[in-house]
Amino acid sequence: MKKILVIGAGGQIGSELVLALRHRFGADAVIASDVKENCPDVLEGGAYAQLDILDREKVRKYIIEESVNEVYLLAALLSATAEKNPDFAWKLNMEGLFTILDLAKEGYLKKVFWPSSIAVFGPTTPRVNTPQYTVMEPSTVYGISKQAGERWCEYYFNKFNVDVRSIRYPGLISYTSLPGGGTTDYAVDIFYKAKKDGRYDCFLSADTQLPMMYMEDAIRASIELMEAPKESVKIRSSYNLSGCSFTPKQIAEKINKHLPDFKISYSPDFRQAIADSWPMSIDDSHAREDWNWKEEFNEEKIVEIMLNNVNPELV
Ligand code: NAD
Ligand code: AKB
Repeated sequence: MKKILVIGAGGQIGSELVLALRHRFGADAVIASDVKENCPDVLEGGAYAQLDILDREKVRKYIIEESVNEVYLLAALLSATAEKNPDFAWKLNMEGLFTILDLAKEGYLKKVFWPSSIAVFGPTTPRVNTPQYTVMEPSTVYGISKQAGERWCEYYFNKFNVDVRSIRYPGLISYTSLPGGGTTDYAVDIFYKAKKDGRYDCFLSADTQLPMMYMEDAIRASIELMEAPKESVKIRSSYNLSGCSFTPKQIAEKINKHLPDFKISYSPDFRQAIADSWPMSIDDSHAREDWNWKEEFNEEKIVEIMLNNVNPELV
């Protein structure tokens, strides 16, 4: 029987992933966990465990005693927050991964999902249609931790046959939970501010193009990859995945079609340098070939859904 533990379930991805997993495999099959003491309201339809991924012994005991056999490991510091606290970001992003990979190596876990990011690429990477295999010299703490994580995932697969699967998510756009400190967060913030104030001061410049994806596509991709036959998962570092790509100016123009009085201004901060080191668009042909990935949401759909659903009271 499947027994899934989602670690870092209270964040932007986890709060939607847990619901999708419960919908697919049943509420009893999915335990949400986070370092947060209380179960977030949205996850109350099933089991919740307060777990700090840095408490290796407690996490090991819990997984073994509860007969958990699949883990989605989401707990991490994202790019902007990581730059402000590099030591802790490295610790959190790496130690948690080893705890889970080791449990899989010892046979307690059948499958592991660990997300990587477009942050694994850097200023020397080709930025347009960035290929799966290319120069990777990340210049952020976050990107370095994700690249190292990818290498370790592949190593554990090759040496110990650990069934670990991973996606290099682009910036994810959703309205259920606020984003947790990334460089792509503007593409969520803009919808809240558009509805609340009719204006938005963007921390990236007008023409900064980045790869993005609607959360429902990202969740579906993650579950599809985890459910794909083992032999079709040919990449054990992490798969490039593409949804759409746009600039702040372009998304503002799309918002203007719904809210003609909306105004955007630009005050780039330290996140501009991070964005400038990342790809503008992604070639995800390996994901398409290996496990039939195809996105469903384009910019127009995303803008419409976000404007209809964000709750401006949250910001
Ligand atoms: P988030 O910041 O919204 O959520 C992370 C969650 O982890 C939070 O609920 C936090 O409380 C929890 N957490 C933090 N420290 C913990 C600890 N010590 N033990 C247990 N839980 C802890 O992040 P997210 O956007 O949901 O991202 C999840 C994963 O996906 C991360 O690995 C991130 O790097 C990756 N990712 C996200 C995006 C994106 O756009 N959201 C893009 C690429 C990759
Ligand atoms: C971030 O901006 O840090 C994340 C990511 C793309 O990994 N959204």
